[in-house]
Amino acid sequence: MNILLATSNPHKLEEVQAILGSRGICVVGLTETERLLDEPVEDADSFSGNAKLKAVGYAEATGKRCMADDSGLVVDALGGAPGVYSARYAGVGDTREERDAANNKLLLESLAKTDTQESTARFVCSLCIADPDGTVVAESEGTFEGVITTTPRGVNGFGYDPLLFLPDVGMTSAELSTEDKNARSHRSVALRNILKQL
Ligand code: ITT
Repeated sequence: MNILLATSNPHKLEEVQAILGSRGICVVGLTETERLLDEPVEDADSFSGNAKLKAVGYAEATGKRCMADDSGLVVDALGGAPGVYSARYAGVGDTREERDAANNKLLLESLAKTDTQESTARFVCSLCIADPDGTVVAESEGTFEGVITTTPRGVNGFGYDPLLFLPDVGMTSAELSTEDKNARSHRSVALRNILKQL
């Protein structure tokens, strides 16, 4: 089976390739030309709504069956923020790395303004596969539970990984090996669920 993952985020592509590659599924990213297409506007109020917008938008634009991933971090003490705004939470930074660093800084500053000692949080990943005629072929969601650490730790992964502490292993998501993150992450749960539907 071949799957086209329509994303501008190379980290997502790497993780999906690693998770599905071990199951014998070949995952490809957008071609050079397809990456220049206008990205669908993510204006839904849910991860699943945005995943559908991206899957349908890219499938229609490329003429190919596409899978899209919409994901982010939901922090309970912040009323669910940054949630669907995870990628653009701080709204500054020219590069993905700069945006990630600014997002993490703002999240810790926002949490420090609350009285919370320990905030439960989770990564959420919604996946959607759509055909070029706009038909949704499959949808799924996965979560990855932890608590927000006040001291970012770890260099693996991307985005908010250094902030999500996993009490059962005493490490943040960014301290997990790639294999360990991929074995339990929101993305791997969502991928397992969507595979069952194909
Ligand atoms: P596409 O929309 O092109 O797929 P994107 O990076 O803009 O790429 P999203 O809109 O889904 O993707 O935003 C996801 C944000 O949530 C991303 O910027 C990360 O900061 C964060 N995120 C998602 N999955 C994560 C993970 O596994 N570890 C850490 N942070 C993650």
